[in-house]
Amino acid sequence: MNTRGFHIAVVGATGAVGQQMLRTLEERDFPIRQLTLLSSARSAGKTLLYKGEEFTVQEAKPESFEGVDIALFSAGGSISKQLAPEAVKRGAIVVDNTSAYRMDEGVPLVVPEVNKEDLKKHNGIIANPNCSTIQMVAALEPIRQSYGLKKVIVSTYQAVSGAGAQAINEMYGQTESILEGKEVTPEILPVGSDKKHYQIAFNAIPQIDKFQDNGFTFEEMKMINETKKIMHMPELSVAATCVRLPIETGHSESVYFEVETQGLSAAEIKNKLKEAPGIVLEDNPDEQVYPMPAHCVGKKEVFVGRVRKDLDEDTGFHMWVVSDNLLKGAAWNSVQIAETLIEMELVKEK
Ligand code: NAP
Ligand code: 3JM
Repeated sequence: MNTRGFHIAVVGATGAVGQQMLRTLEERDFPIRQLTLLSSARSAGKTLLYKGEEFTVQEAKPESFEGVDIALFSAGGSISKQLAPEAVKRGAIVVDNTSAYRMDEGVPLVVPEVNKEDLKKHNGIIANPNCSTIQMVAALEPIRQSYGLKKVIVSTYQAVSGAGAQAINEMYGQTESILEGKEVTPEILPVGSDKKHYQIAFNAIPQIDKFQDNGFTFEEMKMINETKKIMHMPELSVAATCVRLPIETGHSESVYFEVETQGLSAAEIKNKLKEAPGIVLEDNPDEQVYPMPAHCVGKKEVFVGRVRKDLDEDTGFHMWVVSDNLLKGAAWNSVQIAETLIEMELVKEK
């Protein structure tokens, strides 16, 4: 540990996102003076490695945040509701990975490539958007900046790691059972707390999070509402269909969008994506080059391919957007927010 730098707390450190958070902090050589790892009572006492050093996980309590500069939360919405205000009360800046505060006024919802200026307006809590929203807005923003944006229709192909460590285990367990010809008893997916559970192995489940009264799921509503907030475009027309697939990591999205500008070619859209921060264009049909989840695991960028102009609508285009949901979709975007806070001098060492 350094003698200078920040006191960082990771809430949910033992989880699928928390583990990636630790790896990302390590890889970025984040300036850390003190590291506090928090979980529920279940994992308290476990040790986790950071830069080869062992850290003991503690049960998250209000007092855990004394002296903390930045708290990275990924332990579920109810924990954030309970403990984020306690962290802020003690002088920490919270970067929250849950949906608890995303749509609250006064809480910036940030993808640094898109709206880092919003960080200036924070009141202690900064929200990290939903994984599916992050990769989509990162790809749409360079197009919006040059050509405007009118409409977005997205269908997602989401990995099980987005539903946590237990969902990953459920997918592998079911796969093994089915290959051995045994019965499976789904318990977690699509949503642990919902009435019914369905097999994820060798399946596609068109439900992520719970259904709302309007027929959309909460995941779909997150994509719709968060996109409008991040882009400062309440008038943008957005629709989403979110589907879970038996892929461990890497969310894919088929995105149809309409721009304001008439007469554009797919090449012009691709040129904007090529120059955009955090985006890698992988688009060469002649050589069968396009992004896939198996190729994006462990990478921080958002990969875009299959860019093509709609055959009927002059302002309409299609693209395929893939990213590691635990990195740009969660841990990396959060650490990037923390790095941006330092760069913009919005956080100081205590
Ligand atoms: P996970 O693998 O199930 O991990 C959950 C983590 O939360 C574990 O570290 C767990 O600790 C901890 N936890 C559970 N109950 C707690 C409590 N009462 N007090 C303190 N810690 C508690 O889930 P995950 O996939 O890492 O996701 C965690 C959360 O991050 C999600 O619920 C979601 O809100 C958010 N998330 C956001 C995105 C995004 O798109 N930005 C993506 C995925 C997840 P134990 O080891 O003690 O159980
Ligand atoms: C991704 O238990 C919970 O509250 C977590 C539900 C959840 C969320 C969420 O709503 O915070 C699971 C997976 C997310 C998310 O990023 O929106």
